[in-house]
Amino acid sequence: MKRKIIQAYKCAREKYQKFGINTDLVIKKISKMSLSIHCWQGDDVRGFEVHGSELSGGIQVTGNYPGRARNIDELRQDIEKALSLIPGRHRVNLHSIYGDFSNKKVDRNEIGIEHFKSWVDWAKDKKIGLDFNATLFSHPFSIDGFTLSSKDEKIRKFWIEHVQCCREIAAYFGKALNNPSIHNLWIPDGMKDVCIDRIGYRSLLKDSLDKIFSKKYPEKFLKDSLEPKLFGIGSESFVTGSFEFYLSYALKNNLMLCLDLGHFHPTESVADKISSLLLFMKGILLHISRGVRWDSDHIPLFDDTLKELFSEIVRCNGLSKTHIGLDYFDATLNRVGALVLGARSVQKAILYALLEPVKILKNFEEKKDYLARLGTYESLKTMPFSAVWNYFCFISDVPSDPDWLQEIKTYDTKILTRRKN
Ligand code: RNT
Ligand code: ZN
Repeated sequence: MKRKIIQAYKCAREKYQKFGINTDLVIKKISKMSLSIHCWQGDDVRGFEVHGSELSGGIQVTGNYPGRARNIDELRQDIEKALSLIPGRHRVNLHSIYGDFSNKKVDRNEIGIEHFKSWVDWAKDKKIGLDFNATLFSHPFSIDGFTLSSKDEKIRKFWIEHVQCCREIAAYFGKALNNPSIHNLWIPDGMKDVCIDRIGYRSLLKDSLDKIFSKKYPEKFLKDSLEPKLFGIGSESFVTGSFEFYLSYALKNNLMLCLDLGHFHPTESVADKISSLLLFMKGILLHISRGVRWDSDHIPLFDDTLKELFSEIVRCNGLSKTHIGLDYFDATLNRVGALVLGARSVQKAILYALLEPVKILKNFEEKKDYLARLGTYESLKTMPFSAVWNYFCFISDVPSDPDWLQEIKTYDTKILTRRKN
């Protein structure tokens, strides 16, 4: 097996060399890139609050596959298993509802670094970075559809305080782990039907953000990003935090924008946004998801959307300014396998992009030889990409496709099916 993988890789290396691509360097590069693996695929976005509420905010998890993580230890165990099957070293992305609350009721505006110390200890032990998200859904104060843009001052203040706590926690992650933590903010605010006072809600959101971001943290500890959305279930007609709103706010305040692949019109190309954003912003966060007809949060696959997205990033030389997070939740299948499958699909798209002979293609374009540009672009699809991918898995000490499935199956039988949810 080992000999076959190496042999196939050597052939592939030669073929890519003809296009001026050094596959050894490409593998070195991708080995150093980390994804931010989202913890919430492990338990269907439930979290560990003592008085946890039903999932709300217009996002939905469907399915009831057995074995979801029921507590912090199980979730960590599952994440560790997933990490062992994904090549490279990665980060973990937490939501505020995943704190270590030791069976005490702690409301969202009361959370602090003490509730996340055990995550930091765990991350230190695993030598990984942590990212963070405020949770402005699944709570009685988000039931009427508004949080940071609520016209009820008590509710708005509560959520401002929550996000303030969360940035503090993220900065603590960054400092304790000596690795900047990204705090991403998504809010569910919006309306099902015709909204008259759009500017009223948006000016409230602007005011809330001004209050939140008035506190500055060193960049080496904390990086902030804002996540827009086109619509959600129950917010079909109006979303306060729209693309234009957050783009403007982020540019004016030197923050990052988060592009979730499910948050745009289905025919809109997220790949096309990259070059514009990179010219003006200091960084981008990606939420890799796969929308099927709507923001359905399916597991990402190595499909054209992902290929185009990462090819654009590589063509723009934008990898160093791009942070890659996963964001999907599927409860119809093994959740640990879902993490592995999604992460590996993203890595394939990155690898595919790094293997593109950008210089050659650009040259054809500049000479207006459009047939050569298109023909070469097309011929790349039948290059021995899989040999490079398998070799990358091999030297990273993780199984290649589809061998990791067997490991998940064993984990399912030995660990997950024993959990009675
Ligand atoms: C919702 C956003 C948001 C959430 C997570 C749980 O549409 O994509 O990022 O999915 O924060
Ligand atoms: Zn998202």
